Amino acid sequence: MDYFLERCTQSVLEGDEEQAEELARQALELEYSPLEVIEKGFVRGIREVGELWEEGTVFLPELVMAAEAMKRAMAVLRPALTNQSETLTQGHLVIGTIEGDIHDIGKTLVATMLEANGFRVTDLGADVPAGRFVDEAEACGADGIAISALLTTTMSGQRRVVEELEKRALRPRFKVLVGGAPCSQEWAEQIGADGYAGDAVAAVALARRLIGIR
Ligand code: B12
Repeated sequence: MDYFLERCTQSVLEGDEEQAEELARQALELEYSPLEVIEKGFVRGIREVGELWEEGTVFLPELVMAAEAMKRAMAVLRPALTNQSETLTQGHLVIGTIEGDIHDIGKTLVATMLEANGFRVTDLGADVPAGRFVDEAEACGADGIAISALLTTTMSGQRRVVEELEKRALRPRFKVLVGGAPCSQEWAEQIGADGYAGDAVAAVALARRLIGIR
């Protein structure tokens, strides 16, 4: 494992915001691929903290500090990802994390990668009620709705978005993409969504397949 990427992982594990931000800056100076640094460096850290938390080795304050460090690094790396943006728009997606759920790191990464690959993205943030996804998609004339859920207790909200679309007879007009740790392709099929992707790169491929113009 690359020592520099290892230090990125470590900065998140230690919840060291300043170090994470500094390493993100250095990564750009050293001309690392921003996506590689995110996925193989910082994201690895946040996943490891999650595992330690599950084991009971770390506690909620450490989890929060790790998430803050991750976000500081992302703030530096995000513009570098979106700079790679293509000029022709591939389509328009409304994205958000479902109601009751405040996890927004993965959702924001997906939004950034979509933008970097030529999609227009309206990011509604986290804790978004099902009806609002549909209201906003209609209002901005989007092609699809991308819904993130990180909790087994909130993933049912993704189903409510599909139901809301059906209620308003809008189902075929907007494609529905779902993702987040507890989701799967089977879950997507079960709730009548159009597709599932397990990471930000796969999310771009899925969006291309469902609504991309090229
Ligand atoms: C960081 C974190 C937090 C941070 C969130 C900070 C933030 N602003 O996001 C804080 C500390 C605040 C937090 C709080 C809580 N958390 Co938390 N958290 C995590 C942790 C460790 C990492 C999540 C993360 O950011 N991963 C990194 C990103 C990059 O990955 P990702 O989110 O999976 O996203 C990728 C893919 O899933 C996919 N994707 C994501 N969204 C979408 C959407 C679409 C459309 C597509 C196509 C793809 C896609 O692409 C992304 C990029 O590659 C996870 C553990 C884990 N393994 O997921 C637990 C975890 C999700 N949390 C958990 C829990 C229980 C909680 C709390 C309830 C704890 C508590 N007792 O208060 C609260 C919930 C508060 C709430 N109401 O939402 C549990 C959920 C268990 C469950 N079965 O539901 C987990 C799994 C930890 C665990 N193993 O127990 N948490």
